[in-house]
Amino acid sequence: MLDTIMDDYGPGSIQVLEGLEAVRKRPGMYIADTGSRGLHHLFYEVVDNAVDEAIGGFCTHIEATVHLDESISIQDNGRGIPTEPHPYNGRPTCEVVLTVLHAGGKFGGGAYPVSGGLHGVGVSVVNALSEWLEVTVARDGVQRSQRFERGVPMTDLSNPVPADWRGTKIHYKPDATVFEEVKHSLDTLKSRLRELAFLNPGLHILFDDQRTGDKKEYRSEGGIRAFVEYLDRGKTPLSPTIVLSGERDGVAVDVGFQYNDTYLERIFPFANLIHNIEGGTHVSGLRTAMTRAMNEVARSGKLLKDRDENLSGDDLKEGLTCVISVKLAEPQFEGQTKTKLGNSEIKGIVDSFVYEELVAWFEDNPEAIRPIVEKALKARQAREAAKKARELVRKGAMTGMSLPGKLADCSSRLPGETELYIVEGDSAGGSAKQGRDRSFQAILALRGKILNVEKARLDKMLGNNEIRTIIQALGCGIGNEFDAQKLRYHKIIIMTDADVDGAHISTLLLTFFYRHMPEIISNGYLYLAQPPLFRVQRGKQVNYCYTEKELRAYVDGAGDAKVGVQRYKGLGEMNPEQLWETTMDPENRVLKRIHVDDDVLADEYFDVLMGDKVEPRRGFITSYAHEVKNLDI
Ligand code: 28F
Repeated sequence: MLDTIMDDYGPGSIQVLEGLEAVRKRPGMYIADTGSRGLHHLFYEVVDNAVDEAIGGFCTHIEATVHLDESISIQDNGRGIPTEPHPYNGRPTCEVVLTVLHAGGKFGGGAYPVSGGLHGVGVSVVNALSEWLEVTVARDGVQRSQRFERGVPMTDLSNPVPADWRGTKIHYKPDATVFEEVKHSLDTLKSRLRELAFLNPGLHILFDDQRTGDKKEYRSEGGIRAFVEYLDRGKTPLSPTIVLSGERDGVAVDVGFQYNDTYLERIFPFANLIHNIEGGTHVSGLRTAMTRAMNEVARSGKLLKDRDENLSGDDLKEGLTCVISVKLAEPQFEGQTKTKLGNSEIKGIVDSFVYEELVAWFEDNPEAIRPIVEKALKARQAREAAKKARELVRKGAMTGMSLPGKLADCSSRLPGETELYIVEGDSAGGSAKQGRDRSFQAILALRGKILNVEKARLDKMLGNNEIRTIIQALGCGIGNEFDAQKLRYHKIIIMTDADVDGAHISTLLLTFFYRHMPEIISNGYLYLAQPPLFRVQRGKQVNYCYTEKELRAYVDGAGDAKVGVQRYKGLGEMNPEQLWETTMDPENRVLKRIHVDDDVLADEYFDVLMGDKVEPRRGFITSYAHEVKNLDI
């Protein structure tokens, strides 16, 4: 990331200068990881540089292409990276930018509206971690290009040839010897581009995935308002979309929110266009301000009587969809993923700005407060009911009757080494109980229907036997009382039939964990078991195939020999030994760890999966079952 757009650059601008060997030696210091997240990081970095050029007002169009070989090209119509010899070493500036760590520089002063921070590792990091990278710069009617391999220049910057365009193009191929995963996720790329289009009204972003033929154009004139309305599409709004935009103490603040008729709160925070999945000080300021403003407006409108208690932040959460974007000079990012905004001054700035603007907004729109307060009051009632229900669950947990009858516990009590299999159906549960290693594997067989928690409040949810049983078995409480420290197992493995119904049940369970125990997912404790689809036999030799493709390969490989194929319709058809051998034995089994990289995306998946439209859901779940590892959920 080039932290600041400068009209003028010169000696002294570049502060920290290092070679790229360090990046290749320890990539994890510069990008999230060398898995799928890190891979997408490269893309964000290059796109963000183009967006910087757009924020500076120098560029209007960005094109991103995924090529068949998983290389990526990104082009803008900005000023083009300068090519003059750079004072640092007399090499062309664009070569310096691509080969010297942090050559983007951090320049104090100047205006705030710059991206930076997390993605701001510099395009040289992308270069270092690419098998090859080609840069083409077009300025003043001529273009020049240069090629690098693993960060090392393979050519000099070419001689100028006439060009009928202006800007910068970077084409790179992530280095497969660095990344465990070099396949780009279409959805992750699209979701970032869409987000950038909403956050930069007017910017044209073209996307072309040559692997799938997918072509998209992202462009929004509506900005943050359109973003909120996009997030709430298909939902019933309870309030107009409220947008508050302005600047305070050198910080640009844009907030958009709306209430809908669901029970979920969704806040999408950004600082300098970086998505802060862990929130931060802007979110704290926002919450305080909204609660204070809404209470004040509700009281002066007599929707809250003198004897009524104030609405709490929790009461006001239900059904809220909100985007907040701040731009500040020197963002600090903290937390596990380095995406949590840490600047302490931002809390007060956002708080006072949002409070004042919101109170003023309601003065012009006095009717808008009523449905919000009514909803919050209902939420409060439900929360009180949920508290009672939760206490019942907890009392159960304290009377020694705590562990549900359906749980076949393991003997170890060390969460770090124990596993809980959540299994659908009694017969599969029976096989799992017999087949397991009881020293560290516990089995919970679910029988009844699992509630769709996407649509239910906590109180109703706790009325569901299966959900209660799961909470009791996990031992970590729920809602405000959730305590990950008390979790009794550090591997929670969902094991269902490999068919549509099984996929549906695992999706319901995933939704439950995602919505109500997200820490379990962020800690990496949640897994999907992968039972085989087929048992194949040639002579006396038995094998298992986990996909149709594997089966085909096996049958093709068998030549003329006769192959017996048994298709498993459900876990229940496997005897305990088979279930152990194929799905539960840590030596042989395949587990898919569930992780959430992107909340907008995850939210969309759960929307599709759990929404009201049954038909698209069915189709989606089937493919979902096979592709969960690629979905980044
Ligand atoms: C495909 C991704 O990276 N676009 C970029 C520019 C424009 C300038 C610039 C970039 C100079 C000294 C850093 C041009 N003219 N798209 C991109 N467009 N970088 S990256 O300058 C880099 C600085 O150190 C640019 C005048 N000033 C800046």
